[in-house]
Amino acid sequence: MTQENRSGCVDLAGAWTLTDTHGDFRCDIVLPCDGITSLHAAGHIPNPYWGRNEYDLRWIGERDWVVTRDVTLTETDVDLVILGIDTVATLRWNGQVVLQCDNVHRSFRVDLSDVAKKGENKVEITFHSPVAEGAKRQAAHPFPIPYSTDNNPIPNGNMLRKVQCDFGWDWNIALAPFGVVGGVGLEPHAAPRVDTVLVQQEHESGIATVDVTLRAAFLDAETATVQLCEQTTRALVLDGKAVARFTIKDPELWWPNGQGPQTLHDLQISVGDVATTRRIGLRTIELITQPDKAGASFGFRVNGRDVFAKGANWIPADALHGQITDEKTRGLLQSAADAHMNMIRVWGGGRYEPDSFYDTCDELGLMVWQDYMFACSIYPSDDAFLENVTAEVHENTARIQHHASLALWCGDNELVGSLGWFPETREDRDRYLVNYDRLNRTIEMAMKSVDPAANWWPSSPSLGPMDFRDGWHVDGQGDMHFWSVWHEGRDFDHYRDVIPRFCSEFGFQSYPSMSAIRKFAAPEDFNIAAPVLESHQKNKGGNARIAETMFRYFRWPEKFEDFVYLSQVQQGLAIKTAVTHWRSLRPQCMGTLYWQLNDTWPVCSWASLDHGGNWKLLHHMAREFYRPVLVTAVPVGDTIVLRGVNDLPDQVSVSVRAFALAMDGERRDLGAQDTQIGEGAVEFLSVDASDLGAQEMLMFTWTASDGSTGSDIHAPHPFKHYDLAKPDITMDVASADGLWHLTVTSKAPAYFVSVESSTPGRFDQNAVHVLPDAPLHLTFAPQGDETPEFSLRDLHSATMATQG
Ligand code: BMA
Repeated sequence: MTQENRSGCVDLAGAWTLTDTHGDFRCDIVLPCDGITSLHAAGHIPNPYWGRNEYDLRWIGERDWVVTRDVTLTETDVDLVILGIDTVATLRWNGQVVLQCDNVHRSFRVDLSDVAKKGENKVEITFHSPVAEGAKRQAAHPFPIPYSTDNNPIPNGNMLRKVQCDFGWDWNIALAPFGVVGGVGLEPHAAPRVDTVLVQQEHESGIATVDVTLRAAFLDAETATVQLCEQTTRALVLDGKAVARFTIKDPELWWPNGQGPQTLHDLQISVGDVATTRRIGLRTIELITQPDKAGASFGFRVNGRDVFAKGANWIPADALHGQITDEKTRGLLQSAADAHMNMIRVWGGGRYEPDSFYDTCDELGLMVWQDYMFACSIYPSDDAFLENVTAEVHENTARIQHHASLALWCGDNELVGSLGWFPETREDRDRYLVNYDRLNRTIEMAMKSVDPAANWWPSSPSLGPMDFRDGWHVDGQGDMHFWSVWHEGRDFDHYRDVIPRFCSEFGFQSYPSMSAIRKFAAPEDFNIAAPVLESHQKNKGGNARIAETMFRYFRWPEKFEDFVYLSQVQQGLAIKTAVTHWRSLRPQCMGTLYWQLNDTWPVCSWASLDHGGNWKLLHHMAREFYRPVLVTAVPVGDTIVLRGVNDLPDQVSVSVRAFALAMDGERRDLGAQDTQIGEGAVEFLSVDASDLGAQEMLMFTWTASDGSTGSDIHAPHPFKHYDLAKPDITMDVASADGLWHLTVTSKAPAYFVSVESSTPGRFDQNAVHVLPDAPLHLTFAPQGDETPEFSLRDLHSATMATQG
């Protein structure tokens, strides 16, 4: 299970039997797994993600389910250890109740010595319907605890410590699954073990002081040996606790992606016969919130260096836990790092991720903003609920805190805002604010009791401790969730009307790629208003918002595939507008985490990666707009200003040239400038908007002293304004060294040229502008052996082709 050198352990992962209490179903379930995945694998139910099957499967969450197996024992003095159980469950050993639990975010250890017997034993876990349990607890609560009806078609999920998006979300299927979601096994009772290892570090004048505190059970008066960086320290375990200190001169530091190496060190602990290891990084991460003229700063300082946080929000890797593998999760995180991200926010409506997730973040240099698991609803604050939460916070804080990547603990997602969302809370804000603060304070105190030095932020968004104002529209301090462009239907330019100190959420939806759509819809449903397509859009009015935005910026695409493509282009443009502008405001803004990195199933959403990990066009565009050295165009009044930013540790010198680009590809020089860029954004030249003809766009290119080069195009008018010339694109395809090499040439400027493959794999770039004198060279790394067919789209082919 979690520790090495354990003798007498029995792993209970593997085949169990799954039945429902109505007696209608019986099949195998290979734990750890969720029941819905197992029912589908056994052929009892259709694929939940296909078509509108979701609605025919909601009954699953309304039933009680049971998993059983027999266990043959030679020893009876044993503990049952379960690392995750979803969620309200009763566990019986040989018919006797040994555990009743109701928190998926905790692990449980049960002494079985009174009930276990030598030979055959029967173990049985009953999963009580979360729908029924939620309703029961809501009815029993002395006053209403409202939940987000917009997000949750299955009610009362907020009454349970279950993954909140299991009850549906504005991007998730609503199935309220059940199951065992962590390891399960037996360990000898009272066997010595190390329970927690806490790491604190301080750095001063090139010396790192690392304090290691371990808590052990059944190991008193033993000597603990702790090794780090070739140093060995011994400490006595007293009252179950031992403390070891290391002083490391000139430590090899851990850095976020793009800032330096991700050096990690093994912290090896042995006490008696017990050994355990944690991999740590030597670094400091400070949250800097200092009052200033605009309000107060919000940013991360790593090893003394201010680092602009570039990243996205993480939701669970799949709606069904049994579909998640470490390998798939790693692929998603790798894609984040490949797009120059250095921070991931683990959003509060999902789960505390497994150790392997944080290991991967350590390795890839992805700092983790970790929410506690509360989102968008009101929660109870009675003693039993808070006791459960306290145990959850203790356990997860202690499990995760040593990771190099862990940057921040945040109390919740949008609970302050939710105080204004419900009639009950609006009518009696006093009651619900106190109710909220009891929960929030409990989380804070529980966290600090484990890790007093950790960075804490009360909520996201938040304007700061004890400030309960609107973090969606106030931009001078705190972290901001800026949703006006999507949820309020404002135009993309509105991103430029705010100066967030740190924008931890903002997003724009698109359709998933055709390869993902084919996972849930047949060709006869390829229509944006088809019920199957609408059922894979969970945000009320989402499809209309996509269509209305397209109408605002583009000529109308006639074919479904072109609509899907264009929805991804406009999603990319929206997020690019926000990120490039906010990066250009550094240091007033010190972070952008767009909503959202990944999808839990194939669905229309704000994600930049399709379910399964394929890169949507936004992700390709993110790889560009998150580049360390970037030049961007920002309209300011009647001018267009070119601004440069540099995230590298050292200053760079950058040369920029600007042109007016005509529809036929002709370029007119508009000037050039060389500038040094250090930590703050700088302004290069600015161009009068009137210097551009009605059918000209601004093009700019740059070269930087770090060896990077780039170019981009700024269209001062919506793209629908331009009479794009027919580019007559040709594409040559060749294969060599396991890669496909594509050369795309065009006779006139071709915008957002994108290639799709009929088989899975990854393009090195996509959504690129191609000019007549600069053919585009793309590579495609296939995932399998099948020969791909490539199809190509650009703005002209998608919106103007019928005009010849
Ligand atoms: C944010 C998130 C989620 C939601 C998203 C899109 O505020 O916190 O609740 O999915 O908005 O609406």
